[in-house]
Amino acid sequence: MTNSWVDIRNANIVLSMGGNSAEAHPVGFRWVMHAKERSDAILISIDPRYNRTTAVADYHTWIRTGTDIVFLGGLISYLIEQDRYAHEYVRSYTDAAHLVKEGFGFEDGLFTGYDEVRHQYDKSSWNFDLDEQGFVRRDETLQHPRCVFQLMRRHYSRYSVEMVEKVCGIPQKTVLQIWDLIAGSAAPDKTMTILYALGWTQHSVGSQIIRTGAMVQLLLGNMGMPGGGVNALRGHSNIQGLTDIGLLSNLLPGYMVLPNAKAQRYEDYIQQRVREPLLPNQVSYWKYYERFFVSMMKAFYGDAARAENNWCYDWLPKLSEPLYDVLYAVNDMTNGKMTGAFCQGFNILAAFPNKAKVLDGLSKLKWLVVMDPLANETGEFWKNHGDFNDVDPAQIQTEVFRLPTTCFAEDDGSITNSSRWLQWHHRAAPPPGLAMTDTGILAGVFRRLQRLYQEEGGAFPEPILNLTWNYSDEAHPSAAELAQEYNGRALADVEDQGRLVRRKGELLNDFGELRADGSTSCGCWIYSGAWTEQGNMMDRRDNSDPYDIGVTLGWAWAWPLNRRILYNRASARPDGTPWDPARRLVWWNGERWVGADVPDYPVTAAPEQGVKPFILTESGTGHFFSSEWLGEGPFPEHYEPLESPIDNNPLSPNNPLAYHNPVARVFAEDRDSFGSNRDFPYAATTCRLTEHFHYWTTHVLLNSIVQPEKFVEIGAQLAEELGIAAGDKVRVRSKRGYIDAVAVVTKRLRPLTIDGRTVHQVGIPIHWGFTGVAKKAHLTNTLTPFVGDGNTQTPEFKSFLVNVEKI
Ligand SMILES: Nc1nc2c(c(=O)[nH]1)N[C@H]1C(S)=C(S)[C@@H](COP(=O)(O)OP(=O)(O)OC[C@H]3O[C@@H](n4cnc5c(=O)[nH]c(N)nc54)[C@H](O)[C@@H]3O)O[C@H]1N2
Ligand SMILES: Nc1nc2c(c(=O)[nH]1)N[C@H]1C(S)=C(S)[C@@H](COP(=O)(O)OP(=O)(O)OC[C@H]3O[C@@H](n4cnc5c(=O)[nH]c(N)nc54)[C@H](O)[C@@H]3O)O[C@H]1N2
Ligand SMILES: [Mo]
Repeated sequence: MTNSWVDIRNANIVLSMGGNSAEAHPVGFRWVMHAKERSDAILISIDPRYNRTTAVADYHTWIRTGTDIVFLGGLISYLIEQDRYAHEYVRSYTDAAHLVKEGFGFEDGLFTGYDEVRHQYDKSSWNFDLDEQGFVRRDETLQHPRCVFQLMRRHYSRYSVEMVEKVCGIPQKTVLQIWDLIAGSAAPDKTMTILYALGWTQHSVGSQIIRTGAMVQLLLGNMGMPGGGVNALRGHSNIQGLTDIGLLSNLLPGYMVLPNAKAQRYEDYIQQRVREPLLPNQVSYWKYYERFFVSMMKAFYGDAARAENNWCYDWLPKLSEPLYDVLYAVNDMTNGKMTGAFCQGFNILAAFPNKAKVLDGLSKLKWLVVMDPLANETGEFWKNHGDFNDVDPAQIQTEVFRLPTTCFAEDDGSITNSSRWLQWHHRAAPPPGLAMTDTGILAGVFRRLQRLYQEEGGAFPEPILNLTWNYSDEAHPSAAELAQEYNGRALADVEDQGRLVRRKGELLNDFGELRADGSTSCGCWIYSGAWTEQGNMMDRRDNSDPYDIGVTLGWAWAWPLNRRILYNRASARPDGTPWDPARRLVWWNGERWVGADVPDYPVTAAPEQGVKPFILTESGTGHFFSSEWLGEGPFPEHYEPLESPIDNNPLSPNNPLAYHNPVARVFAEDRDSFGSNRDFPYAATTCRLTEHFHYWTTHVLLNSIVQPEKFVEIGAQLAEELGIAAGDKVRVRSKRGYIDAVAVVTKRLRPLTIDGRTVHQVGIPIHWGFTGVAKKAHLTNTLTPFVGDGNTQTPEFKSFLVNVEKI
């Protein structure tokens, strides 16, 4: 989230699109209800299904799955053409005035630089036009044909209201009514928040859908504002912590990135990452990358990391294709390229797409370790569960080890929520039976590995032998010690312009104290400040809110620097006064930036200095034009899901290369695993229920009583066509397999008219499997396709094709 759960109460409009927070985030959803109660906020729900959030919404529309870019792209065009965007904000705080280099173009669904063979772009033409000093050229009038504003305007002129109706299936009148409402939040004293989750992420174009949402918010001047922002409602209680601490296969802690094969030398890596300002007087905060990186290497390797050996840079793996995300890993398993695997808190058989493929992969491993408090489907993949898991154990040679772990309530630690708050929790009960904490198990594995390297040597032992392990109980590092390690410490006295800021041995106060000379260590720079010399900041429980704006700086601790709303300098005008006096967050008092929140800005930079508010980007501006980060192009473009109910992409109907996302993750092995809309005519999507948490609450009797059995949602009209009555058993089939379930026949799903044809959608809850106490069922992911977003590799769980029959 750029903002926070509590901050939702400040919104005038809540756009719930690509998420169903009343169902999947019922506790956080109270803030939406507060917004409605406090200020008559309008809730808009846009979803393929009329869902529990829709039930309390003021406006609602059905949308075809996987088409949100068309709706949002059309909105961008509407805001520009109707002149209903936040002029001063856009001109001063965004890249709208930046000029793009000559040579950049877009034609027939593709940007310049596409390589058909490698399914990748050469991005060199997607760049800004720089002057002799290396600064970006701008046209403050926004008239230059190559300025971002005009390029964006031209790009989205194709996204007319007629096109939105044709692709998304939303009547033009409804589209215009919702756009008109949303445009109201361009006023300085009105804000809209966007709440999204998997209905946006789990598509082959997921990252680009989210970017389109961010562009809308920039145009409306809603970024940095209380009640604004782009807010990802995260899933598992600590999944925000997982990405923060760098547990994705291409990341290092604090969103630093693992080196790539082109950066074999330390100097090249640092040069790639350090960003110098693209406009005069700008901050470009990543210019401090080396401080974060060196301090992390000191946390990893202690005294072994020295300037002479480039802080052990050579010990880090260098990423090359293929990458090592989970899609690749499973694909490698099926090709017999993997010997063993650890599934820690990951029920991969149930949670990953194309169950048959995952099953094949697991069956080819020599060994599998499952670290889990429950006996889940993954640990039992080799057992025959009748039609629900029809395997012959005699044919499977994989040796499976189950290591029972504790649950969160049986250990201390911090949990980072969607608001970026790190909240400390205390152990409530001792571990049952033989269960051990995850840290204890991993420490045991590490120490045994290290001993083997010590005794037997082996290839490349240094990174294992030199890893720092200074915990008071080496067999079980405590949560407190680990937290202090990610917060960071001074390894020598730290000075700033001759003034002592931190004494050797002390915990750091924040990442401003980090140094690139080896005198500080810090496991995760954005978490620096969580546990300081003042104590455990995450354990604070003062909920006072002095400005009555939902900002409680004494409650827990938020990264970065305890800041609650990112980019909050943008909540004030260029002259430093708040856009909306009733929604004051930070402001210039004549000497410094002050206010309810921790300013996201150099606190003594006077407004006249012209430092722009998005201090992490090189030009200090929010970006409409993304020159390098995403694989598909600098402006989001609509592509059809890999399995689409229509035969071409209505935005570029004559170019087969632009039918689907041209850089989606598709493996050659899976080419034959996708179905066509002739055999599988219905668009399916998957979803959650409040009463179950994935596959684990089917181990709990009460949950299994309130939602006892697998079902699918079928629209009343489709049910009538197929002769299906409520409660009938149906079989839902995709190219990859079938599941059986009870039919819930409902008016909450409606047929849509898409490009002249009728498209029915089917909703399939993800819950239920073949372990636990609930009624056994086929896994939903028997049906889903093995294809991922081109940037994040997130599988396309939310748009695929099925057929339905009564059994
Ligand atoms: N009770 C409960 N709560 C949970 C979970 C749980 O299992 N049970 N899981 C947690 C986890 S890990 C996560 S990630 C979150 C997920 O939270 P959500 O993403 O909110 O949950 P979903 O039900 O998967 O999907 C949300 C909605 O997206 C819609 N949708 C599908 N495709 C599209 C599309 O193309 N466009 C639009 N606009 N909408 C679409 C679906 O119809 C659905 O209503 O929930 C968390 N909370
Ligand atoms: N079709 C479809 N598939 C989906 C989705 C969808 O919307 N549609 N959503 C996707 C999403 S967003 C997610 S997050 C995944 C969820 O997929 P998973 O994360 O694999 O599913 P869970 O069942 O939440 O958790 C996995 C295991 O963690 C165990 N566990 C709980 N606490 C602990 C602990 O403290 N330590 C350890 N070691 N284990 C623990 C649980 O017992 C459980 O067996 O599913 C994905 N799959
Ligand atoms: Mo999730």
